[in-house]
Amino acid sequence: MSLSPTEAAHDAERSRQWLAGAARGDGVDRDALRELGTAMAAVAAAAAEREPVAVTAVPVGVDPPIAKPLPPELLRRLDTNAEMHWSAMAGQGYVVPTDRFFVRNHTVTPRLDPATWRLSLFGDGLHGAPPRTAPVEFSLDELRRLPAEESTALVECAGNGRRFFASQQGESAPGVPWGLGGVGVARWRGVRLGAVLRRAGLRDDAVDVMPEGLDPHYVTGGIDLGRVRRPLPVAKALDDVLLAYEMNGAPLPADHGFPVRVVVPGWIGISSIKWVGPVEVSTTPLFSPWNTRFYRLFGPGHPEGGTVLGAQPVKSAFELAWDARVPAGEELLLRGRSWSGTGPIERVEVDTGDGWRAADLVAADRGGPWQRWTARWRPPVAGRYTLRARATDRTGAGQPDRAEPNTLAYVFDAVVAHPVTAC
Ligand SMILES: Nc1nc2c(c(=O)[nH]1)N[C@H]1C(S)=C(S)[C@@H](COP(=O)(O)O)O[C@H]1N2
Ligand SMILES: [Mo]
Repeated sequence: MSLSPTEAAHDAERSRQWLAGAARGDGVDRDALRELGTAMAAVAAAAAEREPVAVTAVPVGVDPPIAKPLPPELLRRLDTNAEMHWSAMAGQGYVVPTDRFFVRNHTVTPRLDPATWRLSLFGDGLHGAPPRTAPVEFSLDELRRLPAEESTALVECAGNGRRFFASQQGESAPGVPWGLGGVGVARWRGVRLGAVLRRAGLRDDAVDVMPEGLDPHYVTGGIDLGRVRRPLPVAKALDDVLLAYEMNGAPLPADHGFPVRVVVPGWIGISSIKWVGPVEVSTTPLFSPWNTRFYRLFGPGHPEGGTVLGAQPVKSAFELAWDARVPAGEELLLRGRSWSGTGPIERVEVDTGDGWRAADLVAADRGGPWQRWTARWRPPVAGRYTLRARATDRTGAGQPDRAEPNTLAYVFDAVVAHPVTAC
């Protein structure tokens, strides 16, 4: 249990093991994964030829992929996913109301029965539980009887901002074409994963924990990759990871993981497994396609096996519609938020067309998972304007003018040029 809880440190070791073929496989045939890599490269090449399209076909007579309503003023549907419109945060408080919280589904939201649902821990990392034979189970009521904790945490999809690789930089951007709305902060309440692991008989020599979702298997490129799952080092699992059964003071909604989801503060969204059921606890390193094939940086400047996405980079968004209309000649209070996976936001600057100037930070947010800010602006005359915001976090990480491209189009951190019209 000497592993560092930072994802980059964990991955450096796991990458070596994976590439050396020394570690246990990830449940998927390696040749199949190699073929998948080729297929994904083809998708990337095809995407370079055209604008990303949102597929919206839903088979008739089948539950829609997302259970909650998707009012167009709050959410934009992207196939099985939905992104929040930043204009829907104007006038809101610190957290994102559940009705507009983004949804990222690899397949569809499963409708699970809380009466029969069980959290099921298994693996050689538990005392007296040989792999897959004697799981240690918890019902929802049993979890609710354990000491509860609350955490205000940010969940962001690693592909958030992806569409700007294409629209601002003219680069290939395969995958869900998120604008900046694949992010949200909520108040999560539940039980610490660490407390549950200890009750289940965690061994001192356990190294990895892998929660799996009960949504349908993820099939891509004709290959069944099994349940959505992603390993965590035990050190992170014992640190601040929550098994959440409430979101913003209400039972977790179907789309966000009902009855129970994992919340991994500071790590990319895919770590926060929804609809968790099985949890493998292992004394040997665990792998899944979600840390070997996806959520890695591939392309020029990256090693053959790619580089894991560690924390999310710095981003900033205006709480304004894209192409918003604002009154010319009147003073406006521009509002927005900035966030970073590597540390709290220290400074935000805004450019309305005549150079960068400091924005005012909302004092109450200092040190939290995201930072609200405001800036006054009087559009001098009617016409088109471009608004820009950029932030710097406590580590000094900021936002460049251009994001570094990578094959799967993750980590978009560049300043976004937000068009508005004064009239
Ligand atoms: N079981 C399961 N868990 C999952 C996913 C999924 O498709 N299935 N998507 C992941 C991804 S990629 C993200 S970004 C977050 C999104 O959480 P949300 O839908 O509650 O916003 O859930 C993660 N957990
Ligand atoms: Mo994601």
